[in-house]
Amino acid sequence: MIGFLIVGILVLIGVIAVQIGKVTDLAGKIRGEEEVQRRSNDRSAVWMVIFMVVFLVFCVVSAWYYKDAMLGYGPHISASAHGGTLDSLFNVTLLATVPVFILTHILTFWYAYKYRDQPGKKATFFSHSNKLEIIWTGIPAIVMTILVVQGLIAWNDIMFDVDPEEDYIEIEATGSQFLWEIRYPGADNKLGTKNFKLINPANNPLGQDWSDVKNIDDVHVSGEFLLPVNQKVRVRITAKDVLHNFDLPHFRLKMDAIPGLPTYFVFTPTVTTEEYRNNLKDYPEYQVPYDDTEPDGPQRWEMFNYELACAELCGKGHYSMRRVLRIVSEEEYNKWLKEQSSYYMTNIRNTDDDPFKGNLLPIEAEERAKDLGLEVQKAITADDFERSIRLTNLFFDTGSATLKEDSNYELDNIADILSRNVGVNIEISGHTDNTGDSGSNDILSSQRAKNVVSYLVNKGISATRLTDAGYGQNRPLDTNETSEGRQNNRRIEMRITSNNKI
Ligand SMILES: [Cu+2]
Repeated sequence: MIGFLIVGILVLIGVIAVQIGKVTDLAGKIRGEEEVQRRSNDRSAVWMVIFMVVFLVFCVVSAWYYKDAMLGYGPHISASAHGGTLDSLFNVTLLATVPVFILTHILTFWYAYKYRDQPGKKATFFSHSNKLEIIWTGIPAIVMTILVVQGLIAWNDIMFDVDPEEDYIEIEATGSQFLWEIRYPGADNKLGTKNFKLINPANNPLGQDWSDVKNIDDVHVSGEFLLPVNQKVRVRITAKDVLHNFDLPHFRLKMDAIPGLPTYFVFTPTVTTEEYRNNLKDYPEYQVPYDDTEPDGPQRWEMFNYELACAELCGKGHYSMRRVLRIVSEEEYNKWLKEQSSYYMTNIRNTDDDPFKGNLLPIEAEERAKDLGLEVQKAITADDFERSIRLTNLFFDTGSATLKEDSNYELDNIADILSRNVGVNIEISGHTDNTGDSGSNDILSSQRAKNVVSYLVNKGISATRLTDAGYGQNRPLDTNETSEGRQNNRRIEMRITSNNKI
């Protein structure tokens, strides 16, 4: 509606201007050209002055009226440690340019008025003035130097990279058409390596190299992402297709995301989302319903969120790259981070793309050690029938009795448990499926059990506490008809034979 009004007014002004032109033409013919020209000049000169006053008043009043909506003013104080420096740079620039803006406008229009064409007045002509040249080159040069030097100092200060020894969180933002993919480093606090050749939209959107163990705990965050307040954060910024721009306006953070050339930005959030909302609460424009159709619903200040945008016009879905960033206390951040699951563990582990398929990862070994400890504790006090524990992480090559190195975690765990529970004696038994000759299966299972026992003896467990047995294919747990069943039957078991403490 307002749009129509403005267009209508503009059309009317155009029509009036054309009509005035016609009237002036006619009047010229009637009264004589010179007189008409003089009057027209006078009129234009007065209009120039009126325009200047209205224009300047409009500029100043609108700037004042909207100042609380601008970054750096009113509630929009910077939410990062470095942001204040940038805001003051803008203010210094404004301090230098606003007086010049006002003065040049006043002079331009005033001169147009004062030196309009009048009878008997003639312009003075001079070809050169050194004094003027020095003034209008020198003053801007000095002002520009001050602004640029200040800017450079601020740039060096803000763009200073982290010291590797320092305490900081590193996250990664990858721009693509049309989303930001945010990756967190997980418990090791290190982002794993990537290779663009490994990118696969189905199961490796960032091209992570799964053979790099740093990738194992890396987390891909969807929805809103969190960062702790007052903690230094280094954002690795990159892009997959075209130029994007990582923009967090409330933190005065803006950096190009360039395919093939990672950039970075280090910043420290200083205001939590909650605190920012409380700042907004005092301003009437934020005390209105967030949704007009819900007058009793939450107010605008309550719904405020920090936004990550793409500040590059990267395509028609550009707007949809918006992500919400929430700044929270350290406890809340740690709790949230614990709830996030690793991309590798959820999507890659034990698939054909997993270079560690079938091998025990340190993180899993830790879990397994804990579980095994609990199982043994249970078995020690259990009925005879339940005293057997299946050792699922002992590995041999097919047909071989030699323990693979991956088995060491499990064996060391058992040694550890036995040395802590000195009264416990155990039997280690080997079992096979029914493939092959029964006699050689007996030998193989017995040899495997013996090798486990001798590993434990080497770890300092007394041989008198350990017995070994090879049951071959005689004690199947499952059917031998399916490969899954056969796999279940090929196993090493540990049975608590006695506990002298009971
Ligand atoms: Cu973009």
